[in-house]
Amino acid sequence: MIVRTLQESESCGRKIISPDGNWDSTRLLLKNDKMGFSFHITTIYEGADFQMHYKNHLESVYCISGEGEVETLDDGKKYPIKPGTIYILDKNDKHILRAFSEMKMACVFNPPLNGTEVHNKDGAYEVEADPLAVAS
Ligand code: 9YT
Repeated sequence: MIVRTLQESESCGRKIISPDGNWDSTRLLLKNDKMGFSFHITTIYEGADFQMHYKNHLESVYCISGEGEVETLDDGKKYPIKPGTIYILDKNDKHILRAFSEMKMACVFNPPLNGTEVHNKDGAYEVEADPLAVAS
């Protein structure tokens, strides 16, 4: 069994601060834990308004606190976010996230992140080639 706390994870290099100033994220569970997904506690800063497009990952995002909205860019739909809301990017949806107040989110990624990823120019995380996939 693996047991970690948010506090210890924040102080041992698992907390990533986004260079764009929109969020930070403490990655409690990562690829090298071999669970097949990663689990993060993410803070979206008040006033953040930014686009993401996880082309290489599926992500679910559960709101613990704070308020905002997510907009899917293909259809222009806006969904309010408040504590208890989960949004699930099951179609690698291109989206905009807006935080009306600071939001604490629990995020799960499949495939799991390695730990140091920040968004590229398209709002995506790169995915490393899997050496096992190449070998088989
Ligand atoms: C909600 C969202 O995707 N925010 C960006 C950070 C991401 N959750 C991460 O890397 O943990």
